[in-house]
Amino acid sequence: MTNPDSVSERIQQLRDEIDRHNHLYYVLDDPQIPDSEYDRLLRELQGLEAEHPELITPDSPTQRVGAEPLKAFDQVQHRLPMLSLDNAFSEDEFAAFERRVQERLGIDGEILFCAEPKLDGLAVSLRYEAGVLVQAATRGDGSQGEDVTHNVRTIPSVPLRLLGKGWPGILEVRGEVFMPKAGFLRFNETARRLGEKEFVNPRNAAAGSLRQLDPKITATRPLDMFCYGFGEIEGGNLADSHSASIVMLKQWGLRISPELRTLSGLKQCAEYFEQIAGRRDALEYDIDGVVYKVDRLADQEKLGFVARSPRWAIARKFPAQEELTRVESIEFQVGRTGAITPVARLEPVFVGGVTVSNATLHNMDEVAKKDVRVGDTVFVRRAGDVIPEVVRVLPERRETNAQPVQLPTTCPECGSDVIKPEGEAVARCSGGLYCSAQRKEAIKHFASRRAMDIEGLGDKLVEMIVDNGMVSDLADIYSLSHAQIAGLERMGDKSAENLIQALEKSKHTTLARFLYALGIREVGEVTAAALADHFRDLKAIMQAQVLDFIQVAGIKGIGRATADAIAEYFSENQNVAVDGELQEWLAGLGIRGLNSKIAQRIAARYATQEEFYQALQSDAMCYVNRSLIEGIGPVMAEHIVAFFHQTHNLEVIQKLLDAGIHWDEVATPAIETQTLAGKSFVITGTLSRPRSEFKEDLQALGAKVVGSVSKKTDYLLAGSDAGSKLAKAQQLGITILDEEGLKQLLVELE
Ligand code: 5U1
Repeated sequence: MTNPDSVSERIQQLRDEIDRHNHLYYVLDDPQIPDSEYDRLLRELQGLEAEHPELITPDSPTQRVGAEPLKAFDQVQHRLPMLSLDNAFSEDEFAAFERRVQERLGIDGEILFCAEPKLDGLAVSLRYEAGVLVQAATRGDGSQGEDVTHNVRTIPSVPLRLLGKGWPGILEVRGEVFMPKAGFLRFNETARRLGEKEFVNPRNAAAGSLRQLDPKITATRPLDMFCYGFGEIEGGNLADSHSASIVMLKQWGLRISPELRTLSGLKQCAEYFEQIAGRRDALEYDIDGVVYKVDRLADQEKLGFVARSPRWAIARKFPAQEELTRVESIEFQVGRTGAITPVARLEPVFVGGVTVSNATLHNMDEVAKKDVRVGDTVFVRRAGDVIPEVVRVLPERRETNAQPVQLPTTCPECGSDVIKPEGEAVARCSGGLYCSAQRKEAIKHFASRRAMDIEGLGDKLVEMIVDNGMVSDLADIYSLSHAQIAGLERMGDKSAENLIQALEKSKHTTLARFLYALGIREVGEVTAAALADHFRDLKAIMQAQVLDFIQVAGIKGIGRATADAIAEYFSENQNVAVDGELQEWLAGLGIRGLNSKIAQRIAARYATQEEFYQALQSDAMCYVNRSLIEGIGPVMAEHIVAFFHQTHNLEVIQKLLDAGIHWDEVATPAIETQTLAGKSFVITGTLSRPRSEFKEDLQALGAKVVGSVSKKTDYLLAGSDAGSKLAKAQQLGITILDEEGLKQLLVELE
């Protein structure tokens, strides 16, 4: 392609094509070509631009990351101020806002609002001139912000050129840059691994990422942007309503909130608020309320603004999720497996709609990292239904004599020694079921719905029977008499009778449930089911050794690359005779990865030259450490084996079996009778019931439910707000089902 016209035509074609696929992928969540195809287009464009640098333009998709880091941020004067929002903290305050709007507009009836969640990110203004992104600025003080163009250009969902037609010659768009929760967790995980600074929350992560002088760093951060408003508009018009204008932004390639709705009157606004609040935790990004805007632009103009806030918009905020309070004491709780968890007792504080007086400190490493001490003023966070946690300390408010917290040397419940193995974060009570705290937790777990499902044996009752010395191990619950139970506080004949019946009913269970109920460390429901499926028999599991779970072979330190290098050397130098000691000889051959330590291990394993050559032929040197049962790695295998080696556990199991616990033989999966046998499912998004319930149902029909989408996935069950998994499934052409689709599939397969 030497003709300059055809080169520039091809470059333009490629840019259009790449922009279109970027938009499909990042804005519409609807990728239509595989990554490999996208990469091919990008590489072709990069190649042509490298040959013809004179044809490179700043809006080319190859130019997202600028070359040089900045020295400092320039200031940007906003042509129209970037407004902030007034807040309403209750339905009454929102109603008062609506009344004010009605009065000012002289309207009696309901007002039409455009509503969407309020993202907890960073407000940014984008300026497009002739459809090309020329500037991006932070809000700053509303009049003047910082020029972050170089960083915003790296956000894949922000178009460098607008798509379609009809955009005003000058279009300023306002919106929120944010870091999705999953990206934030991934980022922090990597930072932790590398010993680098972690961010406290996704908002700080987004702000910190945008304030990088080097756009190459920002480009590695998973940022996104939803657009929700306008600044200067010239040389063109928007629609008559806010909602329709925002939809135009979507047509021009900008990302808008998928939750955007128009609502009429207080009732619909309140319902929307409740609906979003209920889904808050399931959304892929942090939000802190709902924004309502009068939808008619002519009405917005009439209402105008006061100070820096428009009279036509309000943010109804969720109750605060982070508050300041004081640590009154730090205590240690003992869990089911003896894990000792430090807990901060707090001066009660209202956070996220509830009063919080305890917050977990997770473990001693966490206490040391956050340096939490008694008397400290701390930020407490409550996110959804998660246990409240101490986020950080305000060191400037620390009392001078505050002492660091020490791990107790003995269990606060039973006085047994506390053990904290080197390198492990968790300290444990060594008392086992002698420790009443562990006994209580073990029984609560055993009785829980997903384990033995003993209806009526709730936490309070378990505490009473343990505190009254009525059970010394799990199995004793099956020996409780009617009189013993009826004699307990707030228990009568009827409830005792019900509990006895529930205990009786629970005796017929499944091997998987029984294994889960035993509370073996690290063995959750899925592992218990995998164990039952693999071994089919309790005795076999009890007698299993680590090598029944894990295949270990070869020589530690010899990975695939070294094994291949050794094999390659000997295939090129066939049957060379060993010269001198095997170890020294091997180490001296100069094979990549084969150092003297590895050579020593090889020599220790193979006594003769012949054995060594045989191992080479069979590729037996390459180290393998493979799970034979899905999800069970070496650590878990050791926990399982150790559990069944403890005499006490064996005695309890025998007592439970003697009490009559039984299950039907684990059948060989009757593939042909199970509707979904052999089918692999991934579940994503918000469904009408918890995902775990769908998972159970699908598994009961023989399906395998896995966590991530791959070529092997047969179906993706997708609820609302499905994100990257949906995108990937679409990309791979996997069948996507909603709940209705799943029902139909089951009818068809029946
Ligand atoms: N979702 C949304 N967030 N937010 C923030 N809309 C919205 N509108 C805002 C702000 C500051 O201001 C409008 C006045 C454009």
